[in-house]
Amino acid sequence: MDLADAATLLARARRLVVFTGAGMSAESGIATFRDAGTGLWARFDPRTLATPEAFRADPALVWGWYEWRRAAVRRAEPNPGHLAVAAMAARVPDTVVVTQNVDDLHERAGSAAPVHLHGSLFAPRCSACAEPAPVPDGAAEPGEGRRLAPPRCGRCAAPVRPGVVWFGEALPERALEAAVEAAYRCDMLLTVGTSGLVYPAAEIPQVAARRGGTVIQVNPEETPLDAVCELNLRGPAAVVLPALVR
Ligand code: BJW
Ligand code: ZN
Repeated sequence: MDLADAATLLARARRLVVFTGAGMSAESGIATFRDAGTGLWARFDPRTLATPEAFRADPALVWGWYEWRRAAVRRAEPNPGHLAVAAMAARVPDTVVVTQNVDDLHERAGSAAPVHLHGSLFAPRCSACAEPAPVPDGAAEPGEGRRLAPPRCGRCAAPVRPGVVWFGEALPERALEAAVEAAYRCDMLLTVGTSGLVYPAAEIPQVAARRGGTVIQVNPEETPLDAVCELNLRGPAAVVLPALVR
């Protein structure tokens, strides 16, 4: 019944935000971070891979890990959930997709310009002068856990780093501003496949709720965001989202 109610509410939305996390891409075969057993943080220590200190200590370990993940994303395809999000934007012209994901599956499903709060696997840059660097062609695809020396910056020769946001780093200012602004003025926000544990991103649905927007969650599990949600649709994104735009 919740599903029918959610579809009705969505059909009335005028200013929509779709806020996504790793669960959005789970059915494309991309691992989440915190799911028990299968999540990346169950298998890898974020302190040695997803902090600026980790990159300084062992750039090849970090670069190799991100190149391994980028190769997996390249092989993956958008799932029916990503396609449903693009279909929502076709129905509600004022739709902003805000994603914490570093993959490009929203873009490949037809969402024009998702706001990437945590950067992208496809935007490497210099670790010293921030000059954008070419995306590697993928010829040197490292295996899981294998080191790969990062390329050097064409301007200053410092190591190139992944264009993602690590723990302790500020989010890209313009992306965060765009996300907060969209949440502030939306009348509906769909939060999809995020544990809602990582800040400041987890504020986005809370901003929408505080401003009187209707917040609907799509997630097989309970999350701390349940409290601000009008409806909690407990199921996988690739099943629930297409049902909302049928
Ligand atoms: C399905 C599904 C299916 C499964 N369908 N659903 C306040 C309190 C405490 C700590 C902090 C705080 N404020 C800041 C902090 C510190 C920190 C933080 O939040 N820590 C917490 C973890 C405690 N935050 C930061 O450090 C941030 N920076 C910052 O605050 O800077 C301050 C500053 C200001 C000015 C100058 C300098 C500094 C940065 C955070 C960056 C996060 N980076 C990562 C890695 C990105 C690169 C990479 O990909 O490696 O981002 S961590 C990781 O978590 C990644 C994700 O985007 C992010 C969120 O994860 P997400 O997407 O929610 O995934 P999961 O796995 O957690 O959840 C998946 C969900 O899907 C689950 O709920 C499943 O049930 C569900 N699911 N299958 C639908 N089929
Ligand atoms: Zn440089």
